[in-house]
Amino acid sequence: MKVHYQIGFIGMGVLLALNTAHAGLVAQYLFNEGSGTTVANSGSAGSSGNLSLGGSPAAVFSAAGFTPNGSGHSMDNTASPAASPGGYAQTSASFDAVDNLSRATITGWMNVQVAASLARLVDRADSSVGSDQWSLYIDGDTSKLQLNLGGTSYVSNSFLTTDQWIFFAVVINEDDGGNKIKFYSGDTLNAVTSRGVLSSTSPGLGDNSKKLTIGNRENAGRAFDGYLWDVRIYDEALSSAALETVRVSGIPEPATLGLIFLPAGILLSRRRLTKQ
Ligand SMILES: [Ca+2]
Ligand SMILES: [Ca+2]
Repeated sequence: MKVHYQIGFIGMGVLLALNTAHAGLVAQYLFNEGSGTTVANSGSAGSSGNLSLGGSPAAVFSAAGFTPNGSGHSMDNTASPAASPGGYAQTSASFDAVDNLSRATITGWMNVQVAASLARLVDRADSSVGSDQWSLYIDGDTSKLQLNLGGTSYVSNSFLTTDQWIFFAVVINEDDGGNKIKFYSGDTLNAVTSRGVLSSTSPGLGDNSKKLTIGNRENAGRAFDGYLWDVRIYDEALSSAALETVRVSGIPEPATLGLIFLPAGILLSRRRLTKQ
């Protein structure tokens, strides 16, 4: 029994570490509803961050299982023509929970079907990104992402491919000297890796009056043609290690997950043993 309690304590430590990684999670969209048009926000901003699927042609929930880990649903915006008027998931009003952040992190999984310049992924902006507005979209070089903060562009290194689940992240940290904008990517098999570190004079995510829009912009003119899943916005600058934890939480269990959660795995094994 003594061994059982000690291993249980280690398991709780792992759970606490996971909770710490989620501090500052303002918005999170898993798209797991699977029917209807409401996408719940499981982040700290709560229902004010809920999204509605809409547009013409409208975004819908994917078929069951079309996600990086093979369970639940994703946002399916493939009916839309790339970077043209089409579908979106959008808040009903200005999403002020992410106003004025000098530190922020945007993460998500994308499965690009048609890569097109200016197709918007995560956005609080007009057609042209005005002062204090911001948008994350596919760059003119469609193997790259571009973060536009108030009209100034920051471009990642190449990493986009089509018809594959890719984990993407951009970290904004006004206080980090010459490293204020950092891009990362990974996929279901490969760990998070840097895709560019840029200096900037940006003040971060501005205070504006735009809705939060996933897979398009507020006026729906630049659709992302593909699938999106587990899109998150944090009000803090996540480390690459924390981003890797986010990536791992979205993939099937085998290899990597088994190693990282070894203590928890032992705990489960012990419990099974004691039940027999
Ligand atoms: Ca399409
Ligand atoms: Ca505002």
